[in-house]
Amino acid sequence: MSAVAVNQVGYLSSGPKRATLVTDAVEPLTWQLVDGAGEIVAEGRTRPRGTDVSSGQNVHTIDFGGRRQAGAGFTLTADGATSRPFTIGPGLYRPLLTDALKFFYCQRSGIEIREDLRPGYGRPAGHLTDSDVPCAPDAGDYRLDVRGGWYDAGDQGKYVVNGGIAVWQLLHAFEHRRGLDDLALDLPESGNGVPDLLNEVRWELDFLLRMQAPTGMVHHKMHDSAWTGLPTLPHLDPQPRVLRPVSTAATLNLAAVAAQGARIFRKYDADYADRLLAAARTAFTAAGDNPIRYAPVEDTIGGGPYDDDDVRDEFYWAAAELYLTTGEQRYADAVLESPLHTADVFGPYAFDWAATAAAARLDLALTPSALPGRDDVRASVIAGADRYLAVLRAHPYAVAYAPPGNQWHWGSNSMVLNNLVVLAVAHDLTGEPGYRDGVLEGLDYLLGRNALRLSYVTGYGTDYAENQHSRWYAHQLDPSLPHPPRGTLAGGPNSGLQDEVAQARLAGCVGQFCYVDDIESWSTNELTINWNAPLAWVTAFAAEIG
Ligand code: 9MR
Repeated sequence: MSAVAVNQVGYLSSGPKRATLVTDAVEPLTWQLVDGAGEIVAEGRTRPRGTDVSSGQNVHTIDFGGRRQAGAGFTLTADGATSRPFTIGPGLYRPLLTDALKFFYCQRSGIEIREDLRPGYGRPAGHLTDSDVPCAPDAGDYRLDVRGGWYDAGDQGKYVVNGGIAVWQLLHAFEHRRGLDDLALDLPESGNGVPDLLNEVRWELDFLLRMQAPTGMVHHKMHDSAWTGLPTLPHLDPQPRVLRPVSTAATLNLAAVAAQGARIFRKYDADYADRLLAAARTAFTAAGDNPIRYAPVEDTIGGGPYDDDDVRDEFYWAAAELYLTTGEQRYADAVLESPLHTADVFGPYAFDWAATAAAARLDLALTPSALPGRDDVRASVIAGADRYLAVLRAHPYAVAYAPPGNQWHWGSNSMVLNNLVVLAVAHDLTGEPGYRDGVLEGLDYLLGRNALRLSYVTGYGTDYAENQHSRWYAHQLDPSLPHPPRGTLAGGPNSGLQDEVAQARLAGCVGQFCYVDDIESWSTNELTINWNAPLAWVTAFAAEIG
């Protein structure tokens, strides 16, 4: 069966325009672009690409980049197959950017979600008792006020390393992308004189500060004492909550994002910036005194582990943010002495919550500073981007991610996005249009130009993921509950198939096919704060161009 996979949201007038044809044919075929009125407005020949490793399909590329005229309802036809409709025009990404960011308010813990601000999503405040949570016996003998923050994902745990990378990415977008200071997100704080994106991030940063113990070390996570079933609304969660032990990784996450936050919030709230910076310094020192407190892989009762036994990258990242904020020599030394500073941090996968050295490198490349050797820092980012761009260009679905052995990771969609972030930063550094076009074409994959011909963003495209694993957005299990809000990213193909639904339905799957839009497939179809954050970052870039 032939099929044409397109970006179902559309193509920017000024951007690249490619689609992927699945066919048995090995010779070039004719394609036609048909407008909303049924007229053929362009024609051409496909480019055969052979067998695509990521899907096992025989595919061709359709390039209709010559077409710049705007319109809605275009379709592409080739080999008897017709694509889903799509738009060509400017401004396609601003709504998606806004929705990707509005997602975070609905993830908030400890506060009512107002129906007037999120129609269809109002709910009572969840986990108000997080204001007084005991340590587990192996974690200490005190209690902390750890209210607020964002729920991590489909579970209602709150994890510092994942909150940390999500906060970093949103603040990084705020600092380095345009058009975010006045973006309205319809929050309870809107209109308080602070940009809405910072209002949203502060909800999580305040929580991260509360996770710091009196010693300066930071608790790795807090969550239910046992896993709850689906659905469970946050305010109805019957499980007691518990603080798990401190970790070096969590402590360095706080050091990194509190330092970054101090730099960015100073203009709006100097007292808050002072508090953030003090917490960051304390955390960095505490981590230096406790460098090998690793969060173990076995810690999976009632919450995920976020295990990490290599924190050299977190040290590098925290040092970099402290340096960029303070300019102090001791932090510069820590950056320059880090083995990660000269290492290749743009490897065959992508950066994420566990691999954070790229966060340091990207910030050192973009944020003005007097760091010696900054040209080498920038050159390393460009070299990384060149690698991801080559992967994307060689890929018939234009994916900036080709994991070794075609073994796709948990949350692969976020890895695709984080590699696009590297391309976007290379564009910032060089102005080379090839990187910009790579980012735009890379987004096609997430919005329907993939082997499943599915948009992974709820509410975007014709066929989209909408049953992401969630205890609240559990419409699939209880029709009185909502689907996830528009702009929610699904985790995406994961060769690991860790859950039973995936095991039953996807056994033997090839790469891109290792995904199912089922609420119980938590290993392929969850939603998380650290996956929507790169979606926001990359769509902010695309919105600048549109
Ligand atoms: O995103 C995390 C992924 O990188 C890990 O491989 C996986 C197993 O440790 O855990 C994922 O994180 C989950 C977390 O543990 C609990 N909340 C939901 C997260 C996304 O599935």
